[in-house]
Amino acid sequence: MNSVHTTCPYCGVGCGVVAQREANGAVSVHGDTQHPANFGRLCVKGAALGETTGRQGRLLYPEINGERASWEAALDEAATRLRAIIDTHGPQAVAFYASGQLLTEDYYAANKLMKGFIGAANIDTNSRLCMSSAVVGYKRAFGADAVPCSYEDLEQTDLLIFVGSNAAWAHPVLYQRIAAAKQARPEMKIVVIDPRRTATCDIADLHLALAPGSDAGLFVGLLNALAGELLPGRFDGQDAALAAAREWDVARVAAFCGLAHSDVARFYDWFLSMPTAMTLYTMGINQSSSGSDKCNAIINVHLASGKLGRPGCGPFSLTGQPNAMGGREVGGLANQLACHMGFEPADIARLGRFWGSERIAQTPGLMAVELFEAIGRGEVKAVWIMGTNPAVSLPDSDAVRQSLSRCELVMISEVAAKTDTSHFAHVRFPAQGWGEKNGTVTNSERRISRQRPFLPAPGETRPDWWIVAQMARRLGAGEAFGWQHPQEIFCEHAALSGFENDGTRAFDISGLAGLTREAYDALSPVQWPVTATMPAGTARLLTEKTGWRGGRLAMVAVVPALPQARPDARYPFWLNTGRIRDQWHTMTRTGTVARLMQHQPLPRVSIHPDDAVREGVREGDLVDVVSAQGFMVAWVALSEAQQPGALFVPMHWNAHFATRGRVNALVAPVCCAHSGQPESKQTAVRLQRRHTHWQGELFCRALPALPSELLWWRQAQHGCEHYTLAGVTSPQGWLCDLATHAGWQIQYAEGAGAFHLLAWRDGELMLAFYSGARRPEIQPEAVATAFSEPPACALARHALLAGKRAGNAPAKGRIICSCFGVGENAIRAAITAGCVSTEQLGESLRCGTNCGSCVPELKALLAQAASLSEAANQTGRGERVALEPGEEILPRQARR
Ligand SMILES: Nc1nc2c(c(=O)[nH]1)N[C@H]1C(S)=C(S)[C@@H](COP(=O)(O)OP(=O)(O)OC[C@H]3O[C@@H](n4cnc5c(=O)[nH]c(N)nc54)[C@H](O)[C@@H]3O)O[C@H]1N2
Ligand SMILES: Nc1nc2c(c(=O)[nH]1)N[C@H]1C(S)=C(S)[C@@H](COP(=O)(O)OP(=O)(O)OC[C@H]3O[C@@H](n4cnc5c(=O)[nH]c(N)nc54)[C@H](O)[C@@H]3O)O[C@H]1N2
Ligand code: SF4
Ligand SMILES: [Mo]
Repeated sequence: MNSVHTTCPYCGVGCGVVAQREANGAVSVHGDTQHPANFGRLCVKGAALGETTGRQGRLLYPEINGERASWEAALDEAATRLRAIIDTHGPQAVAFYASGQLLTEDYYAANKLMKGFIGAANIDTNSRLCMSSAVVGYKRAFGADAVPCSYEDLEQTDLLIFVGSNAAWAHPVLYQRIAAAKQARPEMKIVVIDPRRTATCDIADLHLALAPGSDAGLFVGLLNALAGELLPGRFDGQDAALAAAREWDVARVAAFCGLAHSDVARFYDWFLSMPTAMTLYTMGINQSSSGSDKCNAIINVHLASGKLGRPGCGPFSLTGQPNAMGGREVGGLANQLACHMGFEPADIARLGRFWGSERIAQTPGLMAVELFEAIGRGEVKAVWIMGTNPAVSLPDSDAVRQSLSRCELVMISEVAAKTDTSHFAHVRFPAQGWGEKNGTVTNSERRISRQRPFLPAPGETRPDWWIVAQMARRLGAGEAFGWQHPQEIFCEHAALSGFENDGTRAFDISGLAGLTREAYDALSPVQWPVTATMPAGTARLLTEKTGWRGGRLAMVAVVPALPQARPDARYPFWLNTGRIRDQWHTMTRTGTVARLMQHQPLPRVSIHPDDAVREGVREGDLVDVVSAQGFMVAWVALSEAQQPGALFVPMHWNAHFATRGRVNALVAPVCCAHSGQPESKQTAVRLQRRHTHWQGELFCRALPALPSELLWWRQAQHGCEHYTLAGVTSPQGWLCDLATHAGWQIQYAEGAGAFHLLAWRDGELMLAFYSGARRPEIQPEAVATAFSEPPACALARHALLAGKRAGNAPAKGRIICSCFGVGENAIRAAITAGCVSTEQLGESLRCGTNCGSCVPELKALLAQAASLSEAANQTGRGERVALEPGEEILPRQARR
């Protein structure tokens, strides 16, 4: 079978992937060495892509009210009901909610239908939660949503600043590229600005653990420090921006941000003295009630210092989703029209001419948070959700659920059979997923790459654009949606980008408008603009002096504002939310892969050890995290990386993976006034200990009905179902009843608060259960294996009852390296045996040698061991015996 060059469907790095379907149906992937985004590297999520394909968990057929239906029936039903709502209540009563997971062609089609033919601008996207502040920032500064930089700039810069970005986990391949550049040029300085000490800090020369939400103060102060370098009148808005910054000297900044005076001064000194600098910013900046101003505070200092439009310079907003940028190009946000056009009369008229429609939306539509509020009030009566899971990812998600449950018509286009959002849908359209669908995506550096199909589409799944086009036909707009292939959509989009453009709109890919199907299929990754004058694309979008529309670059006056959320006596903690290394968003794809579940299998609330003492909670306790909005249940994890008073919870868990694991139940729907982006990074909360009498692990072939009082967490596992459970009433009763009812033989052990049970049918393991006052220390992989390879002897069965493998195979502990399944225990053992570097650990255990995402954690374990042994030496206890040169206690290659 031939291999296919395609693009990873996860983050905005946009790595090239070579995928191959083996004769047995298995899918193998590796990094595309030719792709300029990754040159062959993949992170663990990308490397596990082959494990996410297949039919399991997929939505395969259209459904009406939960019943399988034909495409004809489902489309007719949806169109008839949509038409009726539009006829009765007008086009503003319907909305689409789309996603940066869609391909550009899908996105273009959805935007065209809503804004061009239904005639309202009520199409918004999950990019509202993600990039919208960055878009406002660029537009205000450059007159266009124009990301000025390229990845290659990262390798050429003298000073690289990560602000509100945990790139080591969220943009791993890019981070590895930066780490390699730093290794090659150690004089390159790296600054991380984040209230938490994250894995990204691993390569930092300076970590500024500022107070939550205080970044604007830091950058406004930097502008003040730069003021002397600026010639008067260089930029629009310059005087006002400088005036707003005037009072912000280092002392005031240090107090505002809760930082040491010397650290702020050092950061400013580096920025002023280094010839080049880049600022990489993501959700710690964008997801803020003053996110747009924070973006401009960053851009201002690049303008003021001239660190823009040159190699190794620029304010670089990293995009999150695989096609967040594509969505911005097609106009997927409710306050834009297509191809970087706005709602100026000339733009509306131009679009009407190009699309041949007299029904172009005249005014901006509802932004994500407003949109779901309008659904809740009954003003919007129909919503079509494509490729996003708002019941999990929007703030105040309990209210979002209520809105959806009241909505007259909810339609979804999905790849997963069951999601929190699809639960509310009346009509479900099965979409083609990665490996099946065909089109383009654009990454953070404006690089357009092809996603190419290499798998047959399962069931009756269809491309997202096709579903939209079918709907358009039924709404009477068929002619404008008559495409037969995504290449036709792409060429139309490319032509529109150049239509009456004349250099007025930054986004111009008219150079690709004439692609034949063959050329489209063969398209190499290329950075826009792509025009007649720049046929091979454009690496750097702005020069030092000119922006778009005649050199108008602007500064924005920023008055640093603190978050709207404010801890108080009732809710004393700051709650921060974000990503973990191996999960993607609402887990519909990564949550099914055992390998990706091992690193952090449970929703944890990270807390500083001092706070834990004050709150009377210990590692592994269960707590309710409570805000004025709602609550969730999480496992306590002590972490020195947290600053006192601040907690962190991942955004990923939801009703399909946990009881009350959804952090957005807590987050208030407070948004930036300019961008509409919610303040997802700051919420005031309190902790409440949850009293359970036991915690346990359940392994089974199929999940039995659980008593309703139990708390459960689903973990992906090979060959069986695996649930972590916790409860109050003893589990013995229902488990024994269950087994007796099913006619299984049981074997159990109890004592000292522990209860273990195995249930068998004809020598086959049906269920294994382990509980204690705390989560029992068992070997999950050993138990899971017993479902396919039942233990052969009494000794092995005995070991299984203890939750272990027979013999002396040690428990793996927490899995650190997901690529090779290397656990914490083996790593600690190797360190004890003499490994002193990540390279040595890699040689000995292979950990960290593939994607590299776990290297920061390996370093942390090494550092921890080193500081422990140092402390032991200082107190004279536990003295380490110095090894003689040549003395070997590990496999030879591990010690040089
Ligand atoms: N593994 C993984 N990778 C992903 C994704 C995923 O789901 N999983 N999703 C992708 C998407 S869509 C996106 S948008 C990106 C997001 O990528 P990132 O923005 O890097 O990820 P987050 O974890 O959301 O948040 C980044 C950091 O912001 C910090 N932060 C919180 N509050 C503040 C603050 O007030 N100031 C500053 N300076 N920092 C603060 C947090 O502590 C956190 O470390 O990741 C992409 N990559
Ligand atoms: N508290 C908090 N909340 C946050 C964030 C945070 O940091 N903190 N981050 C925000 C950010 S930056 C983002 S981007 C959002 C992400 O939030 P969501 O967009 O809600 O998350 P996903 O899980 O990516 O949802 C994508 C859905 O589309 C489906 N899907 C995948 N591929 C396709 C396809 O090709 N076609 C179709 N039709 N469907 C497909 C998936 O199964 C899944 O259900 O969350 C936001 N919410
Ligand atoms: S860094 Fe990882 S998730 Fe992001 S595109 Fe590359 S392989 Fe995919
Ligand atoms: Mo995102």
